[in-house]
Amino acid sequence: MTEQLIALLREHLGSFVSGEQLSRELGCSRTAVWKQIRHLKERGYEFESAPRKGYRLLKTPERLDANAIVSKRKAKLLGRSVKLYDEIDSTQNAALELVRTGAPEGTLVIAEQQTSGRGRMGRPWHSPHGKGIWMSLILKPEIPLAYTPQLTLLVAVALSRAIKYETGASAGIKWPNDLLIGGRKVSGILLETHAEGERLQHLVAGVGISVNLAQQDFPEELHSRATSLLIETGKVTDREALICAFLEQMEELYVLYHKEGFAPIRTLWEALSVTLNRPVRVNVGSNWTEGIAEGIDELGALVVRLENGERAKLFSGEVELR
Ligand code: BT5
Repeated sequence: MTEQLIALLREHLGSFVSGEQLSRELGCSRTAVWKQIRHLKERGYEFESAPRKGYRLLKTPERLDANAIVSKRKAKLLGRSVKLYDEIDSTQNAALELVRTGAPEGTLVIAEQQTSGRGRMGRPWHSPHGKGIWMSLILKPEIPLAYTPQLTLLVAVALSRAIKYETGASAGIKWPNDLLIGGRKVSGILLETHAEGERLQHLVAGVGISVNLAQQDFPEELHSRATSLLIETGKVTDREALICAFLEQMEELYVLYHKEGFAPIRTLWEALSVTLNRPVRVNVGSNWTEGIAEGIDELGALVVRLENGERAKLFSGEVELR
């Protein structure tokens, strides 16, 4: 019914349509119409309402268009097929299902909204409608499973570069999977893999970018920890252009990685890192210890010199900047 209501209001764009007419044409009560209007407002639609005249649609939110992304992108392999959902539990689930049924490398799943977007270790990822980029990219690199952390770093570099290119904002990489602006998180990466033995079969790279969220679009508990490109730059970013820039950067680095291995990616990562040479608190096993983040090893693990002088290698886990 929401889609029908949008279609009806669009037909009368700029002029009022009465609640009575809407309820008649949609075959529902006026209360149901009012509830739908409220739902649309939450999704970024703007209306003028006036007693006896009804509703007038003023503004529709920017919507992503899968075909436009496929044709606008300069990347050849990545994003050659794009599946767009208006609302889904998680783009990771959709991509994992697609890859199980044979979807090729480069397939991209995007959603305007996720109802159960996830981060690592079951943490929720806040994904409101129409404001962010919530996407999952299918990759099938022929590498050993142990090299997977390298790809998290590669995705982080591609993201940081795409954000810079598209918005001018500098997003630093906090090992392993966060992009921060001014110490707050603007983007997160989640890699989910499937391996047979020691060989990686496929990988789904989930990327969340808080693009056009205003402060009030975040739940209270995220206000001190999360930010968006809108909050940081004061400008609305074209989400399609940012997705295309990400695919382009990602493809460039992916090709480089296949040709020359991890070394050049590591150098690029180091230049964008906000973790290196910093005092950190790290979660080793089940204990938190303090140390200095010294570098990245050849597998993508973070090397930390602990207070007792020992070196610890972290392949995943939590790092806090002190
Ligand atoms: C991540 O986990 O950073 C990985 C996030 C991956 C999300 C994408 S969206 C598309 C794809 N489909 C999915 O279902 N997931 C992927 P982690 O390091 O565990 O960080 C989670 C933490 O980030 C939360 O506990 C919050 O503190 C913070 N956070 C949640 N939503 C956020 C948002 N929209 N913007 C910034 N920070 C957020």
